[in-house]
Amino acid sequence: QTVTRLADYRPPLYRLPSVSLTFWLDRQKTTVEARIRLERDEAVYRPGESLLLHGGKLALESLTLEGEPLMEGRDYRLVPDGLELLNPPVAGELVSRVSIDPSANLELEGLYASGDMLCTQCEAEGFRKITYWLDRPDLLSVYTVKLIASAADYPVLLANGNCIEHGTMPGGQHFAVWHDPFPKPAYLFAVVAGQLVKTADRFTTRSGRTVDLEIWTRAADAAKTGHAMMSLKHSMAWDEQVFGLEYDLDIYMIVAVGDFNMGAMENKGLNVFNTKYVLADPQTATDLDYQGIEAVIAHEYFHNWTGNRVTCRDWFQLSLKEGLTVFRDQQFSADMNSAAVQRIGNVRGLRAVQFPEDAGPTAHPVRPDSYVEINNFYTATVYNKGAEVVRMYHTLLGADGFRRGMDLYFQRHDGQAVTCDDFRAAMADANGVDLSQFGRWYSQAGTPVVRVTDQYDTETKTYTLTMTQSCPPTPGQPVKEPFLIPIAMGLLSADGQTLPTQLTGEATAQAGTRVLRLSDVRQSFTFVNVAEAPIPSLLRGFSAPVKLERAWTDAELATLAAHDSDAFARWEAGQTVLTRVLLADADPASIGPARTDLPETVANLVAATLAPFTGETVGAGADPAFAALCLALPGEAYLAELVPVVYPDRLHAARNALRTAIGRRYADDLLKIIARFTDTGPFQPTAEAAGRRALRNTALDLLVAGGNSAAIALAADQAKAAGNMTDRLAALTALVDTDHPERSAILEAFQADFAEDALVLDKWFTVQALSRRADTLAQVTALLGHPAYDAKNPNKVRALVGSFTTGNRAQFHALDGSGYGFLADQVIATDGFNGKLAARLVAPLAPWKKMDPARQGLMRAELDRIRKTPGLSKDVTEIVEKALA
Ligand code: BAL
Ligand code: ZN
Repeated sequence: QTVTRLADYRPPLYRLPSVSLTFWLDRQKTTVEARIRLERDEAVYRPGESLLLHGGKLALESLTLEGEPLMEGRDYRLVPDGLELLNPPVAGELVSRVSIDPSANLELEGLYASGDMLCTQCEAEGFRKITYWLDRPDLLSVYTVKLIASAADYPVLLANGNCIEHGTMPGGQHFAVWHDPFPKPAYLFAVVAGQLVKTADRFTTRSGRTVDLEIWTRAADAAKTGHAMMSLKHSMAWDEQVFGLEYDLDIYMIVAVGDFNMGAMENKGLNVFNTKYVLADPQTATDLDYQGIEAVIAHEYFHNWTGNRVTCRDWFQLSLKEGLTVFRDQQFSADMNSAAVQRIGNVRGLRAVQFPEDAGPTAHPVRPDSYVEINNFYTATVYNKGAEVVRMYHTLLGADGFRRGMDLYFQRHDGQAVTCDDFRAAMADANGVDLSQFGRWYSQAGTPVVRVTDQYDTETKTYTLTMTQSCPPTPGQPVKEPFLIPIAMGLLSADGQTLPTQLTGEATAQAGTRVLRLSDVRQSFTFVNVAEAPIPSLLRGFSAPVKLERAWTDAELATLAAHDSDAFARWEAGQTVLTRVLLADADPASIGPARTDLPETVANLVAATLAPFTGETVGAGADPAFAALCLALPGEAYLAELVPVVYPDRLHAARNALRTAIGRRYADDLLKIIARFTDTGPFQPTAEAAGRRALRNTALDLLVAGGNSAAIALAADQAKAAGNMTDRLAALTALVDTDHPERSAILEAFQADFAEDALVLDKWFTVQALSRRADTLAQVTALLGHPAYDAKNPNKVRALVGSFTTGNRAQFHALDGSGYGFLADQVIATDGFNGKLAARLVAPLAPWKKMDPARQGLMRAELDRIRKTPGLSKDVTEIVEKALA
């Protein structure tokens, strides 16, 4: 396998300042002509070097330089990676003509067909499947694109930038010419052609320019674009207000596509989106879908500055744009909704996916230093840990300091392709601080562990926190240097009052949260004038992506959960209570029947969470969304991170038993909550209304888990007839775990009601894949043959196969190895046509070394079987080899 290394970076040998592309679009045979201006960079070029233009799966039809045909063998040669110009000129115009078959492109990278439309995906290296090109992010060019196609088949022709000409042609053809004035890397190139309709709106920027906003969909979907459009306008306004960033073209287009490898793509002026992140109405989309649309629309819009105007020098710097843009979309969502609820959701996601990745065989730094297939690095580490790294600048420098850093970053680098170090330098220089140690967050993999001990001296009224940090070894990195870790914290009295904090040497005390900077392996912080032995509240807001350990007493956790001024810390204290019980129950040393009682620590926590919602009126300040999060037990993936050897069935059983015990003991209160929060008016996709639905459906889930017959009957009714998809799906999710006599009929009716709606059918597949019933794998296997299932469609594969293997841990890890065999079969089949999708599917097999001995052997055997499959893609090969190393 060819390994690409960060240390080998060289700037491009040539500049390609402009290109004119002409597409004769056709489903089976599209012809692409590229007129490329070549200019050699003499500072980089070494005499005698050839020039490799990247290319893949292209049929070359002609090639000329300055109008002269080039001869194969003498002037160029075709190599596996593309086309090598053997005697490249100092400058000149190169014209190539190639043909491609979009209908055969099931990898969905480059130009491909989705339904009856044609569209592109070029990030990271898809442009080379459209034409020969120096396909690297640090090569910025101005593009002019002419699209020619059948007017009947492809009435809409879109590309980046502004449409400067369009018209009809003989033979039923028509054309459009698009020009993008902003130099861009090829990965931001996009073309779309098809029978599409637009929903149009406008946005006036703060400097008074009018921007046309267009969302393009199939005609049947046009009515479902309202939330996406509103989210786009909110994003545009927010980026102006918070970062002073204004949109730069006169038109912003979004196209919804049913076959898409990822969520969406930020192509300049022409975003291409998975339909999942555009289309919503109350009958077909859940609150989670509404929130996802708002976040992804914002994310892609924010890329226009953090990604497009300033892009990455090389793909190792991917987090420069992705970590920063995820941070920006998280801040936006926090401002649009409840900040605490958003933050908890982000941390839950990080712990469920990124922590395991950071502890497993594919662990890599936020800025990796080598790859075989760059698509394998669009990971939770690069995206979500990358966002945590950006958040730490914000925490260390404050909102104003962060803004100063962003301003300097754009001042220095607008129009450039730069590195994570350039971003860090802008943050440091704008604030006059040294952030050199902070660079380790980019270069070292693994989740640091911070262990805390403390001591209160009643004589001197001093309180000392001692912290030690360590980071476990990760592949290729046996030893780690200490990180700079911001620890946001405060102190509480035994009765939950906030205590002021004054470090030794400080003249006055501070109220509220303060940030300690842990930079050494071991460091102490001494507070003076502390009136009583305090309870430390540490890592407020999850101020760093670390595991923090301290031996809190049950009483301290109860106080923090009830009184901490920081909502995240309140939630975290409750989760610690729950986690302790679950880990003790799942401990392989504790043999015995599943618990039926409820420990008092958990009972107190649940009672305190429910109390504000069960009286005559809802308690002042009580937030149903927050309460729902407090009642959600820690996930099995996160629990697995906390034990040395994973027995997935034990974790699952412990979690189920606790759900059941809560559902039984608090049945009366939970039923009251259901009655209180039953929606009567029209559906509102607001954070408040979503919070009420979340709490109500959490109550329903716990009651059904507790076997409450009234709740099970209610779930059946709600699954049949709820007026919105949030409630309907929540009920169906609870019901599919049961042996309710109408279970099958309700599932069938649901499928029939939404037979024409691909996104709802995805939910229908998922809900069955997640069932706790023992026959789920058999059901999933049968569903592979359902007429609505399409193994070539990534959304369907993720909905059915991905949901089972990542979301149904107990059954995926069944001791007979059936889940592993099922996944290996699916990986091998999928890899035959879409290596990118297959490489993502295989991930649950990778952490086999963490499992109990019986499962280790079974998982390893399936990884071996995959590895030995002839013709395996480099995408899957890279993951499997790392897993087996
Ligand atoms: N750049 C790939 C899709 C996204 O992160 O926005
Ligand atoms: Zn992104």
